[in-house]
Amino acid sequence: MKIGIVGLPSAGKTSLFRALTHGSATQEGHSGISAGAVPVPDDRFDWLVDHHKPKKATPATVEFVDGPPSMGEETRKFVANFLAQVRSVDALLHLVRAFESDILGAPNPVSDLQRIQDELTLADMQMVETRLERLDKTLHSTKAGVVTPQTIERDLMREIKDWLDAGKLLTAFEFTEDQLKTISGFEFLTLKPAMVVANVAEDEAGKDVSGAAAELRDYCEGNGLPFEALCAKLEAEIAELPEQEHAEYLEAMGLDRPAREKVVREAYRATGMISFFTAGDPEVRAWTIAAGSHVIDAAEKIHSDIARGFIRAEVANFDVVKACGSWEEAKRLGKVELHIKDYVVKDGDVIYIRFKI
Ligand SMILES: Nc1nc2c(ncn2[C@@H]2O[C@H](COP(=O)(O)OP(=O)(O)OP(=O)(O)O)[C@@H](O)[C@H]2O)c(=O)[nH]1
Ligand SMILES: [Mg+2]
Repeated sequence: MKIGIVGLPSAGKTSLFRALTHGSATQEGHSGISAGAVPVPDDRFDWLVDHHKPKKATPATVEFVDGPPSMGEETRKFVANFLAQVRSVDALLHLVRAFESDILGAPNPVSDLQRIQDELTLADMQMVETRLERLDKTLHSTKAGVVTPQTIERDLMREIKDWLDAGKLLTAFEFTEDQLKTISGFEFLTLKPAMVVANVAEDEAGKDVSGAAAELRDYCEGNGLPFEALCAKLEAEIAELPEQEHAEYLEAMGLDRPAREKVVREAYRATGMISFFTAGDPEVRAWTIAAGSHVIDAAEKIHSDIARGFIRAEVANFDVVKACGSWEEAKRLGKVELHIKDYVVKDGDVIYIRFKI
């Protein structure tokens, strides 16, 4: 799961990236793009690890991607370049400046966010136009009335173009299942799941959002966008301290836990993914799977041999396991259910697959 951090120049994207990845980041070639995998904080996973004391504990992770620095580049060009480079991400994290900057002045988060959203729409429009031009050229000599996969795609692209030209959002376009298949390779930016993070000033960290940041929160609520607030600079400073100094620093700042934890959790959720667990010796592991997946897909994730030899899945949700005290106890009490291949996995399911090779 890759999540691209997007925002205007100097919004604090790289500060947030540092806070999220602290040390685990890697540079990707000469593109100036950085990526880093981050474990997803999960109390359920921690409980299972605590309980089983396995040799190996593998949490779920998300990968964050940060673009190259803007270096005074013109905003539109910067954003367009950046978007071209992160087109393949699974979700977007909008980082919006909500702190007063020496250079940029008072924050204007709602209009900053809208500006980026406009750029996303523009990038999608350009993609549709480029594709349409190509299709029109290829289909130039095709007789009217002839239907091929390409004419179907062209007609859909025309429809999408008209829709966008009318100022409507692609998210409101009701794609049929076939149409979704047609556009699946396109990576429309405005169709990607998104969340918003307000980057607030140091002295606003950990407090209820107010002022401009509160306007942004209301805007997000009105538009169905998950919203979080943090001070990226502070979070980066905390993340880069030695582990044993975190608690002290947080307390001094009047913070409970690092806000980045919430952001990672929310970003993970925004991708539409859920976690299931395998727990035992030698490994406790949190696995990432798309919501709505069947237990046979979960088996496939674990190992293709396990999927091939699938007999039944033993399943108990984490809450049940915890309430019983352990998996063994849940089993003794008859709370572990047996399921066939098409059982739909739920977030927090602890799964044991019975299989034969
Ligand atoms: N006061 C304050 N300054 C911040 C905060 N977050 C970032 N900054 C400062 O803003 C400047 C830009 O931060 P970056 O994290 O580099 O921003 P960016 O979005 O990556 O910038 P570009 O990559 O150039 O677009 C730096 O001087 C940061 O120290 C914050 O929460 N509060
Ligand atoms: Mg940067």
